[in-house]
Amino acid sequence: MSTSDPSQVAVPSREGVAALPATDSSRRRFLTQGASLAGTLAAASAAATASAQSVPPWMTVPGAPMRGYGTPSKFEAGVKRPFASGYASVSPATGSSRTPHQSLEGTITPNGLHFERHHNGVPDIDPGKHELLIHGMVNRPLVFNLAALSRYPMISRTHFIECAGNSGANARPKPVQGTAGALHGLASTSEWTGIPLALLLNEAGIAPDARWILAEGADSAAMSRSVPLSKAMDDAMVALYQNGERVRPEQGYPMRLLLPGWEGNMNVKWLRRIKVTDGPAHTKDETSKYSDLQPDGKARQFTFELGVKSLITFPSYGHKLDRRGWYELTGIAWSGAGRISKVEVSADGGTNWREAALQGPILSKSFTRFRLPWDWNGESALLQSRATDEKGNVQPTRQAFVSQYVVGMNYHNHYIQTWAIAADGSISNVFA
Ligand SMILES: Nc1nc2c(c(=O)[nH]1)N[C@H]1C(S)=C(S)[C@@H](COP(=O)(O)O)O[C@H]1N2
Ligand SMILES: [Mo]
Repeated sequence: MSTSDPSQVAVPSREGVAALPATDSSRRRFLTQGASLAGTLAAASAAATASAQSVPPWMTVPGAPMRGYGTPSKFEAGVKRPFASGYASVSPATGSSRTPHQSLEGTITPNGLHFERHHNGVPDIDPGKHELLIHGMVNRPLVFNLAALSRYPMISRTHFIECAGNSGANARPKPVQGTAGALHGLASTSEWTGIPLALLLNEAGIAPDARWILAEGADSAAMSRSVPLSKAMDDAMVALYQNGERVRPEQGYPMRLLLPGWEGNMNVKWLRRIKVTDGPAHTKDETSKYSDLQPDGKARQFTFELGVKSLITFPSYGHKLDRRGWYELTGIAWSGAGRISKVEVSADGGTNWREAALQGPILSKSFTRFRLPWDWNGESALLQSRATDEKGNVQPTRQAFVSQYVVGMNYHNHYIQTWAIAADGSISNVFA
């Protein structure tokens, strides 16, 4: 496949791109300069749509009544989490569902579309009977029910959660064809509200030689992970609310551990126990999995912080460009190390790059939306995005990432995704 002229990612005012932080500015520039160059944008001319002025059927009858809890329009029924069970015959509730990034905008994942990863299904927890125990190397063990926890001061923070297995399909020998959500949908962002874990640990009183905690869930997998005490005392949270409402059953109702920027598995759902310890417990969930195998035969014991990453959500697999001309290319970027500082976009497989506009607010360990006007010349192109975070970490190429591990290592994958645009406007996943 031949690559197209790199200048097709160019925007009329190069300076404007870096200087304009907001979507509005990006959109305006796109509309004014894009439209003036390209003639018309997407709107049909008024003459062609005279029917717009006739009375549509929904204006002739009273509308539907109020509802206790709203749902999306029936016309959006196709926007769903694709899901699969890894062990369908023995445990159909063990598996994952994925956020359909290709259909979403902004940075907050709607609660009904937050990805799911369950090791033995969603437990049916009665919140009145659920308890959280803090014990181990503490001065006084404490037990909290939901009512007691709700009396503590709370904070709200917007953070992504990403499974260590996200983008694992890109570790296969040949590119798997799938939507942005099917390939990279084990990552979602919510505004989480809860109690800083440090507050609860301090109340229990931590012994001087304590270094780690063990966190355990109340599901029938009793999933548990070891977490360094330094993280527990830093920005860890016992989350009770997700985007304003109680945490969904799929996300850990009535409470989950939130470890901003660290691999999804450690964010223990249905949290029931925290044991303060002097070392990692080496549970089944942190030894058989998530330990990345290197070419020398040694595995990395732990990879907690997730790498800097980005994903073009439009255009991506499943979309079709129906004509040449101006499009707003957009996507999300995130890093376990902090804020996103830059996202660059290439249309020629990584030879030439243009800086995209970042939409504020740019939050730490959260999705950041990027946008770039793109004039598609109707030829084949290789679209890529490359994120940089505030610590200077740069998203690696496929080659740089895979060379660190044995072939097929499918955890913690954050290499640059390539979408190939064919001359007919169809889009596929390719390795570049
Ligand atoms: N108790 C418990 N906690 C759990 C899991 C689980 O199966 N049981 N899955 C883990 C994994 S592997 C991930 S990636 C995240 C997924 O969180 P989500 O389902 O809310 O997206 O939860 C983690 N916490
Ligand atoms: Mo996970």
